[in-house]
Amino acid sequence: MPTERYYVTTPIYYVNDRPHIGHLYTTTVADVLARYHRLKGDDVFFLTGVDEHAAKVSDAAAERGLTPQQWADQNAAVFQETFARLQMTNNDFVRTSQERHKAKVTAYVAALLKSGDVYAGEYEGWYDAGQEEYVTDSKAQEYGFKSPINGKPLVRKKEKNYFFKLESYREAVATAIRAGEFSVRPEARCNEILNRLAEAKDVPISRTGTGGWGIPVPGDPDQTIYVWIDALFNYLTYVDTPERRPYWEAGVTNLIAKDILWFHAAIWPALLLALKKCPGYEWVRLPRGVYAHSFWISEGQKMSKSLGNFVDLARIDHYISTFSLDALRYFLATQGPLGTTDADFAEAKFIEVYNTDLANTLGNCFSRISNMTNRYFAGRVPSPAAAVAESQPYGHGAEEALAAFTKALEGIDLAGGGAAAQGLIRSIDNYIEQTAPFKLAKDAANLPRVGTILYHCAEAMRIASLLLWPVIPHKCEEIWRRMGLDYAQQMQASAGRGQLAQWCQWGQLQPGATIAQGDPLFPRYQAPK
Ligand code: ME8
Repeated sequence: MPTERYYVTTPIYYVNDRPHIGHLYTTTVADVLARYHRLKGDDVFFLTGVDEHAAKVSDAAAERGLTPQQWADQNAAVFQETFARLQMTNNDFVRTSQERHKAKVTAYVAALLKSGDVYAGEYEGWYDAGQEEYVTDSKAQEYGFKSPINGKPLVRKKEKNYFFKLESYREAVATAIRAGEFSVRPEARCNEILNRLAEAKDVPISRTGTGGWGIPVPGDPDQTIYVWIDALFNYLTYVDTPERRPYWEAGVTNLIAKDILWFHAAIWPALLLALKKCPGYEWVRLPRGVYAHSFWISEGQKMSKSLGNFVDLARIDHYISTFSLDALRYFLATQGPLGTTDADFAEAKFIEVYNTDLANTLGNCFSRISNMTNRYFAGRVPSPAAAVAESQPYGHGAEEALAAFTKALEGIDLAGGGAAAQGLIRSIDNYIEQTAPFKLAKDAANLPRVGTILYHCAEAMRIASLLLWPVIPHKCEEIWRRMGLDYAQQMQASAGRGQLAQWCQWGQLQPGATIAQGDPLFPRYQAPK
C-alpha cells in the first residue's frame, strides 16, 4: 500500500501570556490525529507553535519593561517546554520571529504586490485591539463600541494600508467550499462562512505604528504586515522547503477553534489562490480543510482569571500529577468541544470519566485478565484450542471496533473513537461475566476452556490497546510491555509508522507469551475527605 501523507496543524498561539487548557486542547487533538495517522502507516507532519508579532505581545512586554522579543522569547520557551513535557509529537515548532518564517512571508507578500492582489490604499474603521481586528461599523454598534472579547473600548483608526483583493477571490473560495475541495467543518459552520463571504470586501493587510514589531511590508518599511497575514502563512512557510513540500502537496488540515474561523476559512484560502497565480508558486494549493471546534468553559462558566476558574498551567499540572498525563489526554479527547457546543471542564466530571472509563473499565479489565492468567496459567497466554459454548464466536467485536474507530478518527470524531475502544473493552467484561472463567477454573477439567476464554480476552485487549494508543499512548505502551508486545519498537524502527489494520487482525497473540502483573494502570480515584 503506498504511504499517504498527512499534514495537520494547530493555530499558532499568542505569546502575550502562558499556555492554558484551550491551547493544550487543540494541540492534544492534533497530537491524537498525528499519532493515529502514524499508527495507520501514514507519513505525518504535525506543526504547532506561537504567533509573536501581535500588539498585545508588545503591550504586555512594555508593561514589564521588556522588549517584545524578550517577552516573546520567555513565553515561547514556556509553550515549547510545556508541549515537550506533555510529549506532544509535533515535528517542528513555529516561531514567527524566526528568519526562516519572515523571509518567506516577505517573499509571498512581494509576489502579491507584484501581481496586484495586494495594493496600497487607505482604511478607516473601528479596531478591536484585543482581537487584533477591524470590526464593521454595524458590528461596532452592536457591540456598543466595546470589544466583545475583553470589554475594552474599540478605537477609531485611520491609516494608509495595503489591501488584499479578497473580493476577487470570494467566489472561488465559496465554490471550493461548496464542492468540498476545501472543507469547512463541522458542516454547521459552513453557512456562516458562505454568507459572510458573499459580502466580503478587500481587507487591509498592513499596519503602522507597531514600533517595528513585525515583518515590514517589502518596499515600504513604515508599514508592517498585519499580524494575521504573517501568522496564517506559517502553515506554508514551515513546509516550503524541498524536503517538506510533499506534505503541503498532500493538503493541510488546519485545526482551530470557532473564534478564528473567518481568517482560516475565507482569508487564508483566498491568499493561497492569489499566491498560486504568482510565477514560481504554481504548486501552492488549497488546504484540505479547516476544522473549527468550540470552546472549553470551566466549572460551568466562561474561563476567566478573575472568576478563579481559569485552567492554567498549575491546574493542568495538578490534573497530571493526580490522574496521569494519559488521563488528562483522555478527558480532553473524549469530552472536548469538537462539535458545535462548548464543553465544560469540571473536576467532578473529570473524576467520573476517569473512574468509569479508565479505572473501572480499562484498568480493571486488564487487571482481571492478567490476574487470571497468572493464577491459572502461571502468567502465560493459554492456547485457544478448546471449544467454548458462547452465544457468538469471539473476535467479531474487534473487527467492528476497528471499523468504527477508523471511521470516527477519519472524521475527527475523537469521542466516537474512544467509544469504539471502550465498547470493545466492555464486551470483554461482558464475555467474562457470561462465561465465568473464575467459576469454571474451580474444576481442573475445565482449564482448557478457561484457557480459550482468557486467550480471547487477552487478544481483544491487545486490539483495544492499539485503538487507544493515539489517545493514551503511555498506558498502552505499558500494556504492551506487560504483554511482551513490541509495537513501540516496530514503530520506532519504521520512522514512527505502524500497521494498524494488520496488527488488529484477530489471532496474533502468541500462546505461551507472558502477561505480567503490575500496579493498576489507573488506580481508582477517591476524593480526599
Ligand atoms: O488566535 N477552548 O491565538 P490564541 C478551546 N494567534 N480552545 C481554545 C480556548 C478554549 N477556551 N481558548 C483558546 C490566536 N483556544 C492567533 C492564531 S493562527 C494562524 C493564529 C485555542 O492564543 C483554540 O485553538 O488566541 C483557539 O483557536 C486558539 O487557542 C486561539 O489562540
